[in-house]
Amino acid sequence: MTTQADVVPHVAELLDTAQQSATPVSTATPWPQLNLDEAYASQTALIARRHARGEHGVGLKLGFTSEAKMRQMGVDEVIVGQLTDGMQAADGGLIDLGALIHPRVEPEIAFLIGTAVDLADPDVDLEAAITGVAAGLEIIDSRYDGFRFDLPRVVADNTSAAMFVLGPWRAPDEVDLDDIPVTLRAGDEVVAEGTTAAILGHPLRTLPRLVALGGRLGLRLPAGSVVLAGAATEAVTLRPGPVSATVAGLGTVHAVAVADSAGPLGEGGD
Ligand code: OOG
Ligand code: MG
Repeated sequence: MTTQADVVPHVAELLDTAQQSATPVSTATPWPQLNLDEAYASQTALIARRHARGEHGVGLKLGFTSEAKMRQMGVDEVIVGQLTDGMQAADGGLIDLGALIHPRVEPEIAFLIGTAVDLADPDVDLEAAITGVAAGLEIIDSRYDGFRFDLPRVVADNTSAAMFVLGPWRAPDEVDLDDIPVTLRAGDEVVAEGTTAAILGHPLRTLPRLVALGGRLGLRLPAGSVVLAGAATEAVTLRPGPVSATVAGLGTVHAVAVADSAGPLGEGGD
């Protein structure tokens, strides 16, 4: 039996193994009841395992900042997850579906944090630290069977974070984010549409939420960090082929999902 004290590393290990083997945690797996603090501790332990394998933190992401996302997943509280360099693909780059369980894609607004910020600092001004804004794509891939979870479970699973892609940075003063159309395409087909106003009314309104959550968790944003504000639309199943997100007046970000990105020893070829 695991005692409550063992729960955090145990959950982190199960979720880490699920991610690395692209095999979901079965609904039959005994699962401890986690409170939200334990769930965030599990997330931190999960990220620590990735850091121990050589990945580096590159920023933070918010989840459930839009009605569309909350309704789709049956969760109604803003959550925070942690991004590493191992999760980032280049603009126009490949997303290997073989490494993922049941990936979905969603459009994001990304902020570049130009000066280091300690979210626990009572005088923190996160908005003033922003030096870039970009369109983003996020690939989420719940490590739970059926993409089903409650709030503590999705928090422990690092908010389903799997991959992300950033478009070109624009200077914040060149960009209007007030009620701007957001379009997600698979190939030429529009698969989801929304507006930046769906993100808590305005994407910048996510910043105080991030400060509140991140401050409690003792999170920092070193200079050069990325913040994903949360999807304005529902997430859509990621299928092989090109996918893009466009935020009007801000830009477009592209990726290509591939069913088998075989390496030199793989069975690629024809
Ligand atoms: C959790 C991730 C939520 C967002 O943008 O709202 C998220 C999930 O939907 O599985 O990334
Ligand atoms: Mg997201």
